[in-house]
Amino acid sequence: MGNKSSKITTSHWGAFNVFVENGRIINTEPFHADPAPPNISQLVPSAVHHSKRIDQPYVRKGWLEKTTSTKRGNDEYVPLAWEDAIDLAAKELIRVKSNFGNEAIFGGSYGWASAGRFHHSQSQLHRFLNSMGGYISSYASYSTGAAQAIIPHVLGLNFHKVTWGEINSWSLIEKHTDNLIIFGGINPKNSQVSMGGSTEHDVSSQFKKFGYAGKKMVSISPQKDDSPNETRWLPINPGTDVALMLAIAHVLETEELADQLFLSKYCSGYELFKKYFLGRDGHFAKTPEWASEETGIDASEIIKLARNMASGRTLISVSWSLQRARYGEHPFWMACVLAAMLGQIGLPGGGIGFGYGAIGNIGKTAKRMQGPLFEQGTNPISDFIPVSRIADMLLNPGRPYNFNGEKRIYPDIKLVYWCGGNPFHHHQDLNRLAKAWQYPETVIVHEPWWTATAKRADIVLPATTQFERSDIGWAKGDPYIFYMPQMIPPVGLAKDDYDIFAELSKKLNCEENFTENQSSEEWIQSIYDKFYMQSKSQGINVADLETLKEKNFERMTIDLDGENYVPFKAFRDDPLKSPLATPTGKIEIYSEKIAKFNYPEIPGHPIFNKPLLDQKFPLRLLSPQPHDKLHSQLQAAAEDITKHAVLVMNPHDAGKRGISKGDLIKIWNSRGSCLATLEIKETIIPGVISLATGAWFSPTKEGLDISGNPNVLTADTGTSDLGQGAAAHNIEVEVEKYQEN
Ligand SMILES: Nc1nc2c(c(=O)[nH]1)N[C@H]1C(S)=C(S)[C@@H](COP(=O)(O)OP(=O)(O)OC[C@H]3O[C@@H](n4cnc5c(=O)[nH]c(N)nc54)[C@H](O)[C@@H]3O)O[C@H]1N2
Ligand SMILES: Nc1nc2c(c(=O)[nH]1)N[C@H]1C(S)=C(S)[C@@H](COP(=O)(O)OP(=O)(O)OC[C@H]3O[C@@H](n4cnc5c(=O)[nH]c(N)nc54)[C@H](O)[C@@H]3O)O[C@H]1N2
Ligand SMILES: [Mo]
Repeated sequence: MGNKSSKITTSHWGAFNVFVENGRIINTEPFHADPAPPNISQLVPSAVHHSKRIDQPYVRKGWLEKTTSTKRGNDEYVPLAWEDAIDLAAKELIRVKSNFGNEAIFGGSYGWASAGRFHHSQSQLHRFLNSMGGYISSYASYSTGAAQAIIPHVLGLNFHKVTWGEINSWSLIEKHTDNLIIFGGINPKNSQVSMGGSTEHDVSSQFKKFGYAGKKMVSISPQKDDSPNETRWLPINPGTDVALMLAIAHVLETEELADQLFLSKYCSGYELFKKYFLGRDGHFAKTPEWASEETGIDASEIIKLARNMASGRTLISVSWSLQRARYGEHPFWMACVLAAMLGQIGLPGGGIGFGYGAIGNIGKTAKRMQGPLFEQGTNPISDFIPVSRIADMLLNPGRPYNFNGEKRIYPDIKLVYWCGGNPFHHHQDLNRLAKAWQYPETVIVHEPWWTATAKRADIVLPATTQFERSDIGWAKGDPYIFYMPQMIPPVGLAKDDYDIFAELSKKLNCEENFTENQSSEEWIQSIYDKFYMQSKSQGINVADLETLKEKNFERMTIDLDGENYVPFKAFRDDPLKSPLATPTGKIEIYSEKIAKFNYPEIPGHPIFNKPLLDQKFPLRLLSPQPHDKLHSQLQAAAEDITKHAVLVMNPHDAGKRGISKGDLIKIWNSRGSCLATLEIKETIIPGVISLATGAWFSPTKEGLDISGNPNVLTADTGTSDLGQGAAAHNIEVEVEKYQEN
């Protein structure tokens, strides 16, 4: 680390150049090979050296003094020396373990943390907790909770296998697809991000090619800018996609456009399901006229769309956002049914695809190799919660709940350990979480910054950022491998998560298990060596670590054998020889298994459940991902630029309320309220507003969140008893101009 230097690193939003002078990051510049470099990196210099970095370990005063007069979120912090902090945390872990057992420790610790294969916060924490006897874990993700539950029932495959494996590549789409029907958008804004990084951001350029090729592309979404301009926008009311899909099914069936041969050979339960949408089960028919009322789309448009979909090769793309809402299982199930009715599953460029654009590397064709991995060990405790049931769990120890056909019991948690996530940013109904958060006896958090979560911990341990340590960068589907060199010394007294856990493990007598007597450098060498050998055995030539360190990064020469891979082809070619792993071996349009769960909101086939919203609040709130950030990361710097989040609203709704661009707006409902700055756009439909995630929850004494975090408004309901996923989108709210007193 000389006086002045520049090196390349990678991140969840891709690679960039980092310029350092006298031990400080002074600037960042785009990576030369990235055609659309995200602006997110611009926040790095200010955020890394920000006064909101946690400068040393702290303990919450009320916790130390064992009083209940102060609460988490409303207390002072006492600075500690590292030695004392480690001692305190270790003693507390030992106390909880011996009094209540490891099943009283919650280590789910959801969150994206930073890129880097060794200093991966989740793996670090999980390995540490495993080495001390285990923990209650969390299952699935906030991203795709409902999808991960429903898709295996319908397609017999793990959802990640569908997303990363059984999916048409961009180049297959370019070659074969005539109609790209997009539900919820394919947004280059979201494709900036990928777990571990997407290095060449090229979703926009794919759409340019599709546009030149004259593909018919329809983007069905409440917001026009959810898809590139080459698409035709078909505005829809949020939460009503299933109504549209059912009406399309109605047209396909009644106009004899459905592929009956495919439906009988490859699917089970179509005849039963048909009765539902044709209205032969005692209910009404799901006609285009009916769907028009729900969706806001003209019946004639729906008929035209259905006919289009039945002509030529059609790919249905569904964004993850559709299932991040109440009853989110249904649009994913119903989209599979529609694709089955078109009969093109298993043909190149046809069928169904989930999550294009949501994550930059989806649809890319780099060989699916195993990346460098820091092993987490095994957890002797099998109990878990669906990830977004955290507040439910804390509020209801011992209470039964349903999940995907199981009757489960919430564990009784005494200690919560979080490392690499920000639940007071990401969880729905933050005021409810704030109540639930008072229940455990102890909360330990590792964080670089004073986030809303760090401010609600009992023991706060300052963690380094990725710039303060070395690592290996690699991401699924990406052809690059990076050596991420340490750029600057740790800021303040921050330590690497690994070093914190190594110290704790000494006190807990599990040091050997956790560290295997290796330093960080030795771990990086050994996990890289394993990756190197594995890649070699697959015929992929990668540099050895010494060479990679010198080169900083390498674009691996990996064959693009994913490019022409046709999803579900083996099943289509011979459904008896290659059946799906569903009970019938076929695509389950009707699932007897799900029917037997007896969940009213999700019977044996997809249905339209009208969103149950409090009509007192006339606007519908969407809370998508921010275009200029990764979740709540680097928010210390973002807050300095814009104190409040930005609320997007149609001119019609703004006019009705007499509010204008730039006004400070209060958004509220029965669960909470927050502030945001108004932006007015024609690209969002009337009646719907959009407030991106990412703000650091900062409630006033009266409970008004001044940061503009949409999760003070969202509902903590779970998608359904099947998936129990996060249900963030489509929430009832009202707004008004904020009058400061
Ligand atoms: N309303 C609404 N809410 C949502 C969503 C939505 O669509 N709408 N989306 C949901 C989804 S899909 C997601 S994925 C979540 C995202 O939610 P999170 O993953 O919790 O969000 P991040 O801001 O990425 O949190 C990561 C935290 O790790 C910290 N960190 C970074 N590097 C390190 C490190 O090396 N060590 C440690 N100890 N900490 C580190 C960062 O400072 C940050 O505070 O939000 C969910 N919440
Ligand atoms: N820049 C940036 N990119 C990111 C992230 C980030 O923080 N920043 N986070 C990443 C993560 S963790 C994830 S999980 C993905 C999420 O990827 P997605 O789940 O696809 O993204 P969202 O941003 O939640 O929503 C996309 C759009 O869906 C539309 N939508 C909402 N509800 C409905 C509906 O009922 N029907 C229809 N048709 N459309 C609807 C909204 O207009 C919204 O803008 O994004 C990833 N990409
Ligand atoms: Mo996510």
